[in-house]
Amino acid sequence: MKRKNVWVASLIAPLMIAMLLLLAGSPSVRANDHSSAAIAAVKIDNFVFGPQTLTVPVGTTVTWTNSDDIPHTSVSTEGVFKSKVLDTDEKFSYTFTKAGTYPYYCTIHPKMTGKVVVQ
Ligand SMILES: [Cu+2]
Repeated sequence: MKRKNVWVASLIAPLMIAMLLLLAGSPSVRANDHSSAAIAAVKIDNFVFGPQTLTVPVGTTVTWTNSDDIPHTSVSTEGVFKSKVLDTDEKFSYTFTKAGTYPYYCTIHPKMTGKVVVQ
């Protein structure tokens, strides 16, 4: 009997440790989601950045996704960020760490413009 209990304990102890680690880990993951890990998306489709003006809090990572069937870019007018040429379904992300207005355009089709307002 005693020997069996030891065997069970040796099996349970690592499980308990794993569960404690999981429990300890989850609050920090949640805290990150609420503090600095804000995300926002711009969809490129039919030669349009949507939404054309995106307003986000400081610290937000904005991801542009090219949903069009031709290549586009997302390039800051003031040189703050610059994507490579995005083929269909390719993405580009930039994290805005300072408040301000960030106009951008597509270098292949300069009439395509948008802006990100960070506040
Ligand atoms: Cu374009």
